[in-house]
Amino acid sequence: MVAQNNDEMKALAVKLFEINAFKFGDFKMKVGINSPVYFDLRVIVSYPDVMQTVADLLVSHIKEQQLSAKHVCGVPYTALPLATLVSLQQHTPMLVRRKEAKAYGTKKLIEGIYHAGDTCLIVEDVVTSGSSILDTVRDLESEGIVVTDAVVVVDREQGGSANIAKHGVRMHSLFTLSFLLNTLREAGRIEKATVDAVAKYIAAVQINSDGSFVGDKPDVVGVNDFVRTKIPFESRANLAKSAVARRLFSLMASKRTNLCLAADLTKGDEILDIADKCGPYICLLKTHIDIVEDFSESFIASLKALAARHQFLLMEDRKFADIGNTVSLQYGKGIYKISSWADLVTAHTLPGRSILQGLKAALGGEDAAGGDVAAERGVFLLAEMSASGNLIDDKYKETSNKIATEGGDVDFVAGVVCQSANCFAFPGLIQLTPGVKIDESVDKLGQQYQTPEHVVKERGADIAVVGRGILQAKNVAQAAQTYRDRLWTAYTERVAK
Ligand code: S5P
Repeated sequence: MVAQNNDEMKALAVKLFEINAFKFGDFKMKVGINSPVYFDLRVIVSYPDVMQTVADLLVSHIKEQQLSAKHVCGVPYTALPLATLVSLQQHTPMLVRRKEAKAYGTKKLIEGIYHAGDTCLIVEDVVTSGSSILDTVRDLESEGIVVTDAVVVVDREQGGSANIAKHGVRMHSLFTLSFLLNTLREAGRIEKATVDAVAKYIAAVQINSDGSFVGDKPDVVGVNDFVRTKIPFESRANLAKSAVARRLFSLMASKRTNLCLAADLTKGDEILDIADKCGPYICLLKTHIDIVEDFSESFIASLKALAARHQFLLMEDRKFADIGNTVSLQYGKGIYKISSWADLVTAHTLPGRSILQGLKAALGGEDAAGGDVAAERGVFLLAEMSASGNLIDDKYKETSNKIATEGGDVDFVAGVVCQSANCFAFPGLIQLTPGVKIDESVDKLGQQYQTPEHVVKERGADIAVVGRGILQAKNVAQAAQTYRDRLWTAYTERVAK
């Protein structure tokens, strides 16, 4: 990599992270061991400027390394558009490898005009074991085409380079995983703990080209230190895509509380009174604003003042569930103008991704201080419910996780409301778990309660929601303090384990 490209490379590394072309978490991989880092360069087709930069850098890399070949061929499918751009910029004819031979006609595996003895440069996006490159090389070679070099965007440094070298193909990568990690660390985008966890994983998990492990199956103890529930809140703040989630994680860490009070009371004064008494012990106060009988703008002003004084955020548990246009109106308009005061809201994933777009549509523009309103707001998506007999199944949970972690609106998702640790893995999201009471029990209307320790340690709750456990206590402040202490201790024991 030449010096003048170095800044451009670093800027591109950060950009790729921002568009989720790679992320950190706990991801299932083909090889049977979870990985703390995941690449998906398919997303770059949605960002033409990023695509252009990647192609430009690939072309300069090819020139620097003096990789002259008669053809260029992308490994299907992600690298095909990149190979096209390289071909156009260099005026090098392209070859296209089919993944399956056509069932009719020519049955050709390689499309394009070539002759036996021609040389061809491979273009690939991400290399783990190198097996995809070798599949393409094999098909080219069966046509008599000579392959000596492959240019790739990211080398995960897990043995791919050595594996393809054994077949006489040299790998030239734009980025190594180490470079990406160091660049993001330098840019303050990830914690040292993340860099260490990924480095440990890479060192332990080296893969042969047939997908088997080099040596024994790696000892996974330590490799998956990266699981969400083991990382302290202050580190997770740096991984969050949502600005409100970052604020909430930091607030939880500095105020040492993971208690959310469900202020399910019907009079404004009662809510203000309990907010004042419990304020020192909570990170979040959750409302159901439509049960308040004497709602007024001054009530909201007083609630916001208490939130500022005691340092907690406000969540309106509206559980939006309609089409985009309707939720946009419900969020921004009507008597409650929820978007004007609630830092966070809850929403069902039932309508699909459009729920996020609908909510975001209500936010556009700047706040009174000239700040970006959308950046100060976030949503918690419901992936499970505590009500007995609810209709949510595994498929629904899985899709909810996808909505929370993939696509262009992930910066708006602060967390997930759910009941179990396996709902999502991404450590930048916050798990909010209701149904918490010191005495495990049920109410008469289907609510099911678990203890503070159980929800934090066994069910993966980052924040526990407590309503009647505090509201019905004789001394609400003392009850809030007890819940705070037990929840916080359970959390510190969880991360230390
Ligand atoms: O699955 C859920 C989701 C939510 S947000 N189960 C819940 O109980 N909630 C909310 O948490 C519910 O609307 C209520 O505001 C709070 C639990 O209150 P509690 O009095 O039962 O602790």
